[in-house]
Amino acid sequence: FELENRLRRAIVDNELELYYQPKIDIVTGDTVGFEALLRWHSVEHGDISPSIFIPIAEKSGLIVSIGEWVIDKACEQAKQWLDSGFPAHISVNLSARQFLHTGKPNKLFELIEASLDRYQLPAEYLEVEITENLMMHHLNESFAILEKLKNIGVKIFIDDFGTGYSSLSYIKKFPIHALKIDKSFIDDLVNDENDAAIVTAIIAMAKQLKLEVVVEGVETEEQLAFFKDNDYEVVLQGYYFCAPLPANEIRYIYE
Ligand code: G
Ligand code: G
Ligand code: MN
Ligand code: NA
Repeated sequence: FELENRLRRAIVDNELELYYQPKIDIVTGDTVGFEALLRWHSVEHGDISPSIFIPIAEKSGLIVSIGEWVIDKACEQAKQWLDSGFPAHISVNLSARQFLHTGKPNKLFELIEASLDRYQLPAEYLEVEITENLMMHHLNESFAILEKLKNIGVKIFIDDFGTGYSSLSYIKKFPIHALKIDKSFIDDLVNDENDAAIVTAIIAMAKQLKLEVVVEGVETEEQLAFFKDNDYEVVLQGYYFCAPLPANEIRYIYE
């Protein structure tokens, strides 16, 4: 409860910050976008990991206002980078709670549209990451909103792909742009034949469905070599390339 109360004040107290982690095209070596990842610098408690405070935010419902702040901040940042000659796609993570506005089914869509509008950001620069579980359990709430987002040009990524409950028929029905293969399949990829087989199968399936693939949690040269040696045309994300960094450090790297 103590943490929840501090978190409640984190936005007004200016304790939240977005970090950005690059996504790299394996073919060109170019950075094709960034994932926005929330950080909480609590004056009281020091830095608190999102794996601790995101679940608190989700249970308490605070994720709705925090998520709104994340979307707005990401749009502001993308616009600022775009205007300074640095066109960068930014993806934000969405929680199920953000889709559930009883009586106001389009609230999330309206928030996103308002932020795009506020900064005059072309929608293609904003991307959203959702999990399989969200698709499955909040089918009615999420489907309509995702359709509308897709129609205005916001791309949809399935996060942590392969770890949730999902049915492949949803992958086909939902307006999805890309699958993000979960890090748990990448950790042992080089030694574990089953992981290698699963990753290979996901890439083959995505290709047939004309979906892009993002690989999460690439930490070593050997993991990178797996994708290069097999000529897999994927986008890569992980500490091997870059950890999530504050916006000013990202700009510094790319200048
Ligand atoms: O950034 P990583 O360091 O530790 O994030 C841990 C978890 O928190 C991940 O599952 C990530 O998706 C989630 N997360 C990070 N930022 C956000 C955010 O802005 N919104 C939501 N809903 N989840 C986030
Ligand atoms: O659940 P989601 O995929 O949104 O969360 C991404 C999480 O993975 C964040 O916590 C981010 O900081 C973390 N992350 C990104 N790259 C790596 C990596 O190469 N290794 C590890 N261990 N974590 C990573
Ligand atoms: Mn993510
Ligand atoms: Na993930």
